[in-house]
Amino acid sequence: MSQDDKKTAAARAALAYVEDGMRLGIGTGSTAEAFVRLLAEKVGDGINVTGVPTSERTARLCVELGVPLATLDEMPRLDLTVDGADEIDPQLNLTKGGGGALLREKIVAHASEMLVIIADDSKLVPALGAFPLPIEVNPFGLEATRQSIVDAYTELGQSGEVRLRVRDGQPFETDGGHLILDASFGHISDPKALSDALHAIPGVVEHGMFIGMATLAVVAGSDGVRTLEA
Ligand code: ABF
Repeated sequence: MSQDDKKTAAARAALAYVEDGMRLGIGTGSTAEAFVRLLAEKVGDGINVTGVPTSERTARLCVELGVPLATLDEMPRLDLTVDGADEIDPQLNLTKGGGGALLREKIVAHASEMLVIIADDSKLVPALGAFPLPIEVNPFGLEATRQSIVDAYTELGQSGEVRLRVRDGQPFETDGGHLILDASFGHISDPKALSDALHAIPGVVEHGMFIGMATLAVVAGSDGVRTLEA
């Protein structure tokens, strides 16, 4: 089974949580896009749902495929968000933001009663940190913020590096007009302590650790789809 097949299998299994009339948060990334394509088929079959997209990219796909959308201001409370992840630990803490949409993803997830994560089994990890942690930052004072992030890790006993995300030779800009710093410090021994330290830095808008937010994860491997609960 290819990785794409696994992503589609996880996305298909997550459709079981979608009920008529639901207000849905709709994630970003290739697994979330597989979900949007399957959701669009259900919309075509007559299910009535309204989605809030977590990125402009997802919004464009939803419009193209005819999935009805609203803004989070129009629909500030959501029943369910379905989104992907870069890492999932055994407690269902997540690393997200490889696709650059972590801030909107976190705002939408926080507004949702349930967060269902869809992924192939390559995303399961014993502990977060092998994937560089995406940190969304304000462009003002970028270098000062970068150094404060290094200091925060150092105080937690970790060494590594923080790199500005670049795409096509230019700093990658998020939908919110911010930048992304990717922090490579290996295994995160205390996600909560790191989260608190990063939130204390004024230039940090948000980081990509989603701690205690996922309701469940639907994970596809060669042997089928498993549902993991925190
Ligand atoms: C979003 O897309 C993320 O938060 C994560 O960074 C990424 C996962 O992408 P994919 O599904 O393409 O692996 O869900």
